[in-house]
Amino acid sequence: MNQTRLAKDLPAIARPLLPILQRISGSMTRELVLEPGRHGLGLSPRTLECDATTTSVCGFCATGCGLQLHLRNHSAVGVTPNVDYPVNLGMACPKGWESLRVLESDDRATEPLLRDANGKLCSVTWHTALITFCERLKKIQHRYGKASVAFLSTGQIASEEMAFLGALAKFGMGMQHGDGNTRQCMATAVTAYKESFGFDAPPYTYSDFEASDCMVFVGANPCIGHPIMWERVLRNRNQPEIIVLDPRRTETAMASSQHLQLKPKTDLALLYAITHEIIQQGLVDYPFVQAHASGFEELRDHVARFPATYVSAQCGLDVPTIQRAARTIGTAKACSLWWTMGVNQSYEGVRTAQAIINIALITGNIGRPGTGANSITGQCNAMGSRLWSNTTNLIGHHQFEVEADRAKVAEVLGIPVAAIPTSGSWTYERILEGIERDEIKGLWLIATNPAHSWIGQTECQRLLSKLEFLVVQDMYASTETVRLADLVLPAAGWGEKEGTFINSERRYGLHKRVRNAPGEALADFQIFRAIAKYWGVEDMFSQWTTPEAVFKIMQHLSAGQACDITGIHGYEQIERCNGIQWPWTRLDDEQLGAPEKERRLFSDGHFFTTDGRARLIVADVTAMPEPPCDEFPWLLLTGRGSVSQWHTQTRTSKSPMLRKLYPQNCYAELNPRDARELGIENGEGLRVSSRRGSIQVRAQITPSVRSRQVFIPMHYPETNQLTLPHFDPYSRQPSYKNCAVRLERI
Ligand SMILES: Nc1nc2c(c(=O)[nH]1)N[C@H]1C(S)=C(S)[C@@H](COP(=O)(O)OP(=O)(O)OC[C@H]3O[C@@H](n4cnc5c(=O)[nH]c(N)nc54)[C@H](O)[C@@H]3O)O[C@H]1N2
Ligand SMILES: Nc1nc2c(c(=O)[nH]1)N[C@H]1C(S)=C(S)[C@@H](COP(=O)(O)OP(=O)(O)OC[C@H]3O[C@@H](n4cnc5c(=O)[nH]c(N)nc54)[C@H](O)[C@@H]3O)O[C@H]1N2
Ligand code: SF4
Ligand SMILES: [Mo]
Repeated sequence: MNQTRLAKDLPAIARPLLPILQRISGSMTRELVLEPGRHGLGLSPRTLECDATTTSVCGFCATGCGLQLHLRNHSAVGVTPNVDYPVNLGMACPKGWESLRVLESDDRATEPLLRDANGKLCSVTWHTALITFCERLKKIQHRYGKASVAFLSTGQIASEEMAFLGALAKFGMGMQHGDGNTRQCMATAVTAYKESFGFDAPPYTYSDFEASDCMVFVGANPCIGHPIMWERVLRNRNQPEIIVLDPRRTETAMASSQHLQLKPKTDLALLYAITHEIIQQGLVDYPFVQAHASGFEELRDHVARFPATYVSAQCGLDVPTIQRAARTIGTAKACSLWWTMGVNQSYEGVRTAQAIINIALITGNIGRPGTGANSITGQCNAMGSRLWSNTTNLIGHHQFEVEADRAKVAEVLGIPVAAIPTSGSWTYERILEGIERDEIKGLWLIATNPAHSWIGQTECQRLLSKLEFLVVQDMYASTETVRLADLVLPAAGWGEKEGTFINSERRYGLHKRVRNAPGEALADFQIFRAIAKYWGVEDMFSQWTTPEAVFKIMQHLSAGQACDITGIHGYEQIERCNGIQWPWTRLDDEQLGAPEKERRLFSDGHFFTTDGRARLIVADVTAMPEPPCDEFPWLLLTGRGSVSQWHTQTRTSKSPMLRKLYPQNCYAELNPRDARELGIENGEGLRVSSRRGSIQVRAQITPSVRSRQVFIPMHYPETNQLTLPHFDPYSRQPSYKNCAVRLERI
C-alpha cells in the first residue's frame, strides 16, 4: 500500500491514527484501501454537517479514550477523538472511529425472540418475553432450588447496569451463582493484586508510560490490543529501554530494545531468574523493602533456586540476555512493568503476575512517576465488573462472607440482610460444571458470547444446549450464543444508552446516549428495571430509577473502601473533569477541591493490607498440562490478531472499513521452517487439530512465530474448538494460550 498516499488523503484530524494504520496495513493486509469521507475516517469536523457536539468514552477497550460525538437533530452522525481528554490526547484507533458504524447492521436484535414448539426463534412482545422470563426461571427455582438459576455477565456494560444486574439477580431473584466474562480476562490480576496489595488496585496512571526510562511488557501486545496506550509509549522522551517478554516477535516486540523471546509459559522461571540477578547484582532498594514489604527473605531464598544458568535452557534464552534485562530493570531510575493476557491466561498466572509485582517492589518501583506493577485491563468496563458486578465479590468489592460487609450493603440499599448470600458465587467454569451435574438448570447471559469465546468451545456449546432455559441478552440476533437461546432479549448498545465505564488507570468516564436503539431494543438498564417489576421486586429497586441515581447508590456503597468515590459530585463533574480516577473521597474533595488530571496509588508506600505492607509472594513452577508430544507436536498460542478486530467480531465485522483491515478467514501463523517441512506455501489450506477438535485455516508463514509454535487469533469462531479447558488454581482464569496441536497440509 502506498503510505504517502494514505498520509496525504487522511483528514488532519485522523493523522494521529497514521502510525497505527501503517502498522496494521503493513502487518496484516496489502489490499487496504482507505476511502476518507465514506467509511468513517472522513468524519472529521470539516466534512461533517452537525448542529451540536457532545462527549463520550469509547466502548471497546479499557484504554477508555475520550470521544466527541457530532450530532445532527440530536442523533450522532460522526465521531472524533477528544483532544482534551488526558487518556488519548486527540488520538483514537480504528475501532473508536468506527463506533457508530457498527451500530447499523441488519442483524441487530430489534425485538424479543422466543423459541417455539418447533424449535424456531419467533418474535414476541416485550410483555410476553418478560412474563416468560419470570415464569420459566421461577418454575426452575421452585423445582430445583433458587441456586439452580445463574447469570453470566460482562465487562462491556456500564457500571450502573452491572450493579443493577448483580443486585437484582442476587438480592431480588435469589440467585446464588453469577460470574462474568472478566473471568476470561482479568481474574488473575485481581487475585494477584488482592494478595500482594490487599486490594484489586492497579496503581498507575497513563502518564507513567511517558515518565519511565525502562518499560517491561510481559505477555502484552499493546500495538494491537491497546494502540493508544502504545502511542503514549511513543511520546516518552527518555529514550526508554523497552523489554518485551513474548514467545512471538509481535509488533510490540519489534519495537522493543530487548525482546526476550522466551519459550511459552516459562515466564515464572525467567522472572525468578531476573529477581535473583537483581539481588545478586546488588540492585535491591532495601530501605523501601524494609519499610513497605514483607517476605523478602523467603523471596531471596526461593529465587536463589533459579540462577540464570539453570533457567536459560528452560526459557530458551542465553545467560547474558537474562542478566542484561535484570541490570536494565535494576538500574533504571523509573521502571514500569506491564502485563496482559500472556500472563493472566495461564495455569500459573497469579504467581507469574506476583513475580512481576515482586520485581517492582524490591526495586522500589512503585508510587513514583514512571513506575508500577501494572496490569493492563481488557474490556472497556472490566474494572467496573471487578468492583460492581456482585458476583464473586459482594457489590463494591466487599465480601459476602463478612457479616459487617453484608450489614453495610443491606443498610445502604435498604434491603433485609437476609437477602444477601453469605458466600460468593461459583466461578465461571464451576457454573458450567454445574450444568453438567444438573445443579444449574437456567442461565441468563448478558453481553457475552461464550459459545465462541469460551475455552474448549464445543463442550461449552453442549452445556448451554443442555439447559432447561437459556436467556441471552445481546445487541445482535446472530451471535453463536443467541443461536442456542430459548429467549433473546434485544439490547441497546454503546451510544444508545448512558452510564460510566472505569478504564485501565481507574478512571470513571461517562458514555452517553446519542442515538436511538433500533426497533424495540432497550438499554440493559431498562431491561433490568422491567424484570424487577415483572419479578415482583420493584419496591426493592424503587431508588434505581436512572443510571445516575444508581451511580449515587454506588457512591454510598464505596464509602470507606479503597475504591471510595464519595467525593464525585455526579455525572456533570465526571464529564467536566474529563473523567475521575478512583479513589476520590469526600475528604479529598473537601481538602483538595477539584480532582487532579491524573493520580497514581501508593505514593506514601502504604498498601491496602491490614499492616499496610505489600506481600512478596512466591511459588513453585508447575508443569504445562498438555505439552506438545509426538502425536500433537506444535504448541498453540492464541490472542488478538489485529487492531480492527474485537473479540468474537459481533461488532467489528459490521464496519466495511474495519473489515478491510483484517483477513476475512481464519488463519494460522507458522514458522517458515515448519512450512517447508509440511510442504506448504503461504495462503494454502492447513488443518489444525487438537485432542478436542479439528479446523481448517489458511497458512500465514512468518518468522515472528518460533518453530513448533503456531498462533491463531481468537476472533474466528473456529479457534476455541481447539483450546484445552484448564485454569489457574487461584483465579480460575482459563489458560487460553497453550495446548498441543498437529498441523497437516490439506
Ligand atoms: N484490537 C483488539 N484490541 C483488544 C481486544 C481485541 O479483541 N481486539 N481485546 C481487549 C481485551 S478484552 C484484552 S484482555 C486485551 C488483551 O491484550 P493482550 O494481552 O496484549 O493480547 P493477546 O494477544 O491476547 O496476548 C498478548 C500476548 O501474549 C503472548 N503470549 C502467549 N503466551 C505467552 C507466554 O507464555 N508468555 C508470555 N510472556 N507471553 C505470551 C502472545 O504471543 C501475545 O502476543 O486486549 C484488549 N484490546
Ligand atoms: N482462544 C482465546 N479465546 C479467548 C481469548 C484469547 O486470548 N484466546 N481471550 C478471552 C478474553 S480476554 C475475553 S475478554 C473474552 C471475550 O469474550 P466475549 O465476551 O464472549 O466476547 P465479545 O465478542 O466481546 O462478546 C460480547 C457480546 O456482548 C454483545 N454486546 C456488546 N455490547 C452490548 C451491550 O451494551 N449490551 C448487551 N446486552 N450486549 C452487548 C456483543 O454483541 C457480543 O455478543 O474472550 C476470551 N476468549
Ligand atoms: S484504543 Fe481502545 S478505547 Fe481507544 S479508540 Fe481504540 S478501542 Fe477505543
Ligand atoms: Mo479480555
